[in-house]
Amino acid sequence: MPTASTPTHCPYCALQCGMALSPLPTGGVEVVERPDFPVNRGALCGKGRSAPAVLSSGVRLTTPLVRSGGSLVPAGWEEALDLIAGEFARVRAAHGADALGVFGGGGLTNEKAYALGKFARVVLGTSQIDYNGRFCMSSAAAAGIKAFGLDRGLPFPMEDIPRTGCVILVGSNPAESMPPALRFFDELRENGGTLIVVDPRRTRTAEHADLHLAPRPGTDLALALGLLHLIVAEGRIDEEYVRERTTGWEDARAAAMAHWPEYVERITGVSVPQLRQAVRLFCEPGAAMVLTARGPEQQSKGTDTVGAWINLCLATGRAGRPFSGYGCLTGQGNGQGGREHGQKADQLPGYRKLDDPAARRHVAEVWGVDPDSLPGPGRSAYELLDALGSDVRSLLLMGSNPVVSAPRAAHVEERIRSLDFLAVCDVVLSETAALADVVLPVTQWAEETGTTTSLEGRVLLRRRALTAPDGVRSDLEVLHGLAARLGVEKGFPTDPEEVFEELRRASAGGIADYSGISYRRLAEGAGEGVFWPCPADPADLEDPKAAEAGSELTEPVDGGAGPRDGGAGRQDGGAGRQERGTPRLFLDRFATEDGRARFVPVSHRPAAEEPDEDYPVLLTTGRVVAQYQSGAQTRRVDELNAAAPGPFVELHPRLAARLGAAEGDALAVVSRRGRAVAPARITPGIRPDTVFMPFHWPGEGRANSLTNPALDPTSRMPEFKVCAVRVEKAAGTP
Ligand SMILES: Nc1nc2c(c(=O)[nH]1)N[C@H]1C(S)=C(S)[C@@H](COP(=O)(O)OP(=O)(O)OC[C@H]3O[C@@H](n4cnc5c(=O)[nH]c(N)nc54)[C@H](O)[C@@H]3O)O[C@H]1N2
Ligand SMILES: Nc1nc2c(c(=O)[nH]1)N[C@H]1C(S)=C(S)[C@@H](COP(=O)(O)OP(=O)(O)OC[C@H]3O[C@@H](n4cnc5c(=O)[nH]c(N)nc54)[C@H](O)[C@@H]3O)O[C@H]1N2
Ligand code: SF4
Ligand SMILES: [Mo]
Repeated sequence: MPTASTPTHCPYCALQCGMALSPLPTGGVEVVERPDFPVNRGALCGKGRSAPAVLSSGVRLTTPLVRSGGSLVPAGWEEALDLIAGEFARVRAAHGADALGVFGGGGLTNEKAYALGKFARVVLGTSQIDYNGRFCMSSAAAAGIKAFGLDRGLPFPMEDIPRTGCVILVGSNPAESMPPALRFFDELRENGGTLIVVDPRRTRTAEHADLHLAPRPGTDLALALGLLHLIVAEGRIDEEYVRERTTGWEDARAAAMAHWPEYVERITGVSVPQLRQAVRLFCEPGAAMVLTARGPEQQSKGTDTVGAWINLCLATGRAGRPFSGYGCLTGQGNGQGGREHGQKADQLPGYRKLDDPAARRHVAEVWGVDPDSLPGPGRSAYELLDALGSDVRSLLLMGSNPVVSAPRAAHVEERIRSLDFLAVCDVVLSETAALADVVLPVTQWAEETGTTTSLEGRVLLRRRALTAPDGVRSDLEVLHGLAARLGVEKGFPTDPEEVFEELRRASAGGIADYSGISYRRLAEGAGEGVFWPCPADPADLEDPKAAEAGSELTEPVDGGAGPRDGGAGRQDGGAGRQERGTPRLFLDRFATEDGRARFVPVSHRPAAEEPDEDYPVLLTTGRVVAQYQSGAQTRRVDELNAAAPGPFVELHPRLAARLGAAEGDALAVVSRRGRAVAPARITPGIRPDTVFMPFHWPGEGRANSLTNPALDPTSRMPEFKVCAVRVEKAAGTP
């Protein structure tokens, strides 16, 4: 193992902060700053700084567990793998391949996500695979594909943010979710630009804004339409841009004109003068951006909502121009790459579509199988979880903890319990792993090498810096072992670089083309990474020696091969393969067939569940800085628990007074799905009609006991961000 410090990236969020891991004399590693990585320049949040603690914690899994007499008991690897393969074979024989399900995660490296998708289609032959990214950025992805023909969270690097004029940050709270990224917004303002934050709560991010709009949860679509209405009425449309670079304006315009400012004020609670001020700031001459995150996206109309914000950019000529555009701040460590390489229900590697015959032929050839043997598209994440125990009898889960993180979690938990068989690969015994029949302890992050793709579309290399505990294997080894037992001896290598070489070929010519990226290239310089698309010279890929050669990470990179225009709207390229791939998209053309961006005509519609007499308050959910997602990892770290010990219900003093509740009093929050109890946290920063709960905890305070699984018709995203609840004082203290 390395004796010097190893440059790598954080295991948690999509910012993928650069850091280095330095060996400790006592064993293990400590995190040291790496100021040379341009995105975070050394800055880290507490989760990143404390990440090694999870790997050495006492609750780390180090042996397979098998259910016996109702409890999980230690077992050997051969026994555990035999058991899983045997159960999968039995269920398949009895009920067909689609009775087998696979659930993945956006935290898995590109190599793991790719291998998992291939495993489902080639080894199990099932269509029933999806992943937690469906709960994350799927609405923004769907809207981006509609409008631009391509979904890469940010079509520009974060470093462009301080160089634009105005940013509207919609339902994004980087102060909690990506603290080192706040600097880009502060620099924007230092440079004379303005920041508008749209959030029902006055978050710590909103404190940094020039203007804070606090709409009612679930009304962002109306808000964006109202702003577009004013932009038209005030004659601020960029007519030439609309003519030259877009299609569909007339219909989108007509839809927006039906949303009068006064009508929008009634729906959203944002006053007409505030709407006008936002338009004035956004329409200052020069560049501007709209960035969305989970606030507007995790709604049953998330796709239309993001579409409406994109329309705003297009109408004002703010997309595909320098320092302008729409972007989605993706969430998980590999949230971007995890959605490109085939763990999504309808997808093949390279962001190809499973129902596209040409895509099937290409990928089947790389996989050495008959295209007709590949199953078709399967169910989305919530629909898959909802089908457990009925259509889907047996599940392999890798990289998610749905008992805590899925909507209507009590129901999902009940579905999971009703499975014939559940196998979970994890680092710790998550709440979902605790329900499994077999748990496999796997390596993670610093214990293995692999690539991730950050929210900027920047492909990065994480390097092994630690020896994994005895008894632990990698997810790739698990898939290799299961494939062999199910009769597929080849095609599931355990070396991540070998998997990446195959991923390159499978992605070649696709939208997310990684074929010009290699481990060697990623290890160059300060490891700034390479932005996709990055097509290779076809000769490069056909040379079997080049493909098979394991790289020494210290070796210099091979010379730049000529580019091939993948037609994916690249623009930074042109002459010669770019050293960093394609940092900026769409400057010449969008990735649609005609190169034009498409307006979408959208209209306001209410949330799936509006407040009524029985459930008069709106619930929204989200994050706090010291915990990550379902908390499976961060709830094991003392310093993070000290900072964020448990769930809470954030509410306005007026609502608290009506309930007769004081700070810290136990509050019961009740929805049509269930009940959760947590202490009151009273703040004037939240709308009086809304309560907020973080979703990081299981048990009594589980926010997802309450949330509504109503799905967006296009993206199949659940409505995590708005449902109707009743709030009452609960007996005792939680
Ligand atoms: N500390 C921490 N950081 C994380 C994560 C974590 O779990 N913990 N997870 C990572 C992942 S996977 C993700 S997806 C990102 C998410 O990052 P964010 O999207 O920034 O996080 P959230 O807290 O889910 O939601 C952002 C804001 O949306 C607001 N909001 C709620 N309802 C609405 C609404 O109807 N409209 C609008 N406009 N806003 C609304 C909330 O008040 C919240 O402040 O964070 C990543 N980073
Ligand atoms: N109410 C509400 N619910 C939400 C959200 C919300 O805003 N509100 N946000 C949603 C969003 S955006 C997301 S992304 C989801 C996330 O929610 P989850 O999908 O539950 O995400 P994690 O908690 O990160 O779970 C990852 C699991 O994989 C394990 N793990 C980590 N690395 C590896 C690895 O390399 N291999 C394997 N096999 N396991 C690994 C971890 O220990 C952990 O148990 O939650 C969603 N749920
Ligand atoms: S902001 Fe995200 S990537 Fe950076 S240290 Fe924190 S969790 Fe890790
Ligand atoms: Mo996410």
